[in-house]
Amino acid sequence: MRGSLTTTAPDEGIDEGINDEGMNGEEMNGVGADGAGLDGGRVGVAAGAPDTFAAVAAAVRAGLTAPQKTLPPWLLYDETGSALFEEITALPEYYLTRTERAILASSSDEIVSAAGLPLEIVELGAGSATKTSLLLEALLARQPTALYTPVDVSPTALRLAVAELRRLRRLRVRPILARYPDDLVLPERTAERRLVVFLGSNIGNYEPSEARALLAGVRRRLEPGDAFLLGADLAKSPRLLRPAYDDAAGVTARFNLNVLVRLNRELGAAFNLDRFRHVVKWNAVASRMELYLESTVAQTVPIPALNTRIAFARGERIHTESSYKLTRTAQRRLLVDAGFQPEARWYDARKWFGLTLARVPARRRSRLGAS
Ligand code: AVI
Repeated sequence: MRGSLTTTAPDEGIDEGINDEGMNGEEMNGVGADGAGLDGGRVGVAAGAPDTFAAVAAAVRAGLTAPQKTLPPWLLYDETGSALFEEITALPEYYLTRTERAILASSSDEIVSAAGLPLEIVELGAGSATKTSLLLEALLARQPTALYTPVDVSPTALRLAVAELRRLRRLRVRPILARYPDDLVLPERTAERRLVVFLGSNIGNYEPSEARALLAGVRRRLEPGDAFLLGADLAKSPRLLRPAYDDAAGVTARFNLNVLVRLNRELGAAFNLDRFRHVVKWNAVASRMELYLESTVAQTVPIPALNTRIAFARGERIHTESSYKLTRTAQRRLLVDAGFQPEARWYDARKWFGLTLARVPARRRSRLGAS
């Protein structure tokens, strides 16, 4: 989620090459504040744009006037929200990031080999690419040079990724600012095979129908023989899940409440943060953690930019995020439904988190075409 729907304030763009000399930086592009400007046009793709006022206004109006009040999860990721999410990933209770990193630390060589060399890597929702650097190091141990295409809707995230990878001198980095998969046009490939990676259990923040559509969109952009690596949290006891989304230090609570700060800033709303509290719920039927903001009093909140006032009953909740926890079978089904063939999986020792490598199968010849 962090990558796919992250939004940042428009900023100066990615204008920094990775290295001045050597491989790294050759394909570096600059991405303008609106996501459209490219440095000399060297890299031909940049389609995404930060969330516009109109998009935020429309989403908030629709969500807060629905019978079950909701706000779309992408609203959580403004600059502050993204920074708070980084803090979450280091919390003792939030096992996801460190577990996935441990799997990558022990299995990256196997993963890139299984994907099939030579390889180039495209990452959706790359964020700062800290975990992916493990895959890239493994790849560079097996081939002399490599191309990495981080795709993110956040220029800040892409800049962090570029900085993180500066030390890998035989790596070319070609960041793409885009909303994926909708706006994603992949440039010409440079290796025989592409491996698209989607890590961090970001898939879990999509509703099942959205997740299927997203994976099918990725699949359509790939060729037979290409590979896809999905990192996803696995279904487990709510005793383990609940603290991960309601940590003792209150970082997740601040992350969740920050969406109201954003609405105050961007829509002139008058949410009083002392009158809402962070609530998490395990929904066993849907197999998902749910995050809410609960109104602790009966109140009416003006939102001037929408020319409206939203009434809350005491105890009424806004649903702000879901985090699906799929079983291994459900993860497999998701990939198969999108047209991938799962081939291999890697887990941590406790089987809390899984990385699944899936392949785009060879095209079946039509009966007419077959000779
Ligand atoms: C980004 N995503 C995978 C996180 C998750 O675990 O669902 C978002 C998050 N929300 C609260 N804590 C973490």
